[in-house]
Amino acid sequence: MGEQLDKVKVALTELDLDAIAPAVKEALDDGEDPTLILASMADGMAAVGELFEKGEYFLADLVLAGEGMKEGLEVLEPHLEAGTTGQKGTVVLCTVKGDIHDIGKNLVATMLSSAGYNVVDLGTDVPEDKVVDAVRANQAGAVGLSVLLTPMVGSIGDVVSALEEAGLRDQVKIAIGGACTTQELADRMGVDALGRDAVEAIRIFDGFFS
Ligand code: B12
Repeated sequence: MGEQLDKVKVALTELDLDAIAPAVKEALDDGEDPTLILASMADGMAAVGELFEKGEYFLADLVLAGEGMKEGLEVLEPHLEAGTTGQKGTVVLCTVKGDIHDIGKNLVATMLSSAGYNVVDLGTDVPEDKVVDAVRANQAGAVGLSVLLTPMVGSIGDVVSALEEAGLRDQVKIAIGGACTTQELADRMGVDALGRDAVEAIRIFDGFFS
């Protein structure tokens, strides 16, 4: 990882809020690829998640990290969205019913928009009928589902069944991602792909639309 990219990741991981926006700006000035800067922010957030799990960070720290993400994205987003937005296809994205985690989903949304997709972001805790409605209304070619809570993995199956019942399953590819997802789960739920991070998400959706 380049020195500037590392600075972005470290500023977020160490919750150094004053340093995040300047680090992003420096990386941009240095000519770093905005997509890689975003990936460094995702790495920083992932590290914050791990520190929380180890008991070294607390809820208040997660809130700070969320603020840091926002500040970094404010600097980065104008550079990400320059170009071909919406040309590659339409993706309906959400966090599944029963789950309110949205940091990872938002990163995936930003990454896909910057890669040229029209992203219809339905937010969090989204019931399957809303996904069906959005796919139909937007003639989407793909659906991305974020799920972090193990007790909510059944919501993925609910979306798959609802799309089948609506006669739309053949028209859309479905990808899942989030901390509790595995390839075994993806196979069991009958979805088309599993993405480990926002960079992989682009590769997956590019494959869906190629
Ligand atoms: C931040 C956080 C919160 C925040 C959420 C803030 C927000 N606005 O999102 C708050 C504090 C609100 C929260 C609440 C809860 N949380 Co929480 N939370 C986390 C934590 C620490 C980090 C998640 C995160 O943002 N990671 C950083 C992002 C960048 O990573 P990510 O989400 O994995 O996303 C990346 C990839 O997965 C992928 N990806 C994600 N989605 C998608 C979708 C597609 C289509 C693709 C291709 C890729 C993809 O790309 C993303 C970017 O690289 C995790 C721990 C962890 N390791 O995940 C626990 C964790 C997920 N939470 C957990 C729990 C239990 C809860 C609560 C139930 C706690 C409670 N008792 O109230 C509630 C949930 C309430 C609800 N109904 O949803 C558990 C879940 C356990 C489980 N397996 O079921 C975890 C694992 C912590 C733990 N070990 O106990 N949480």
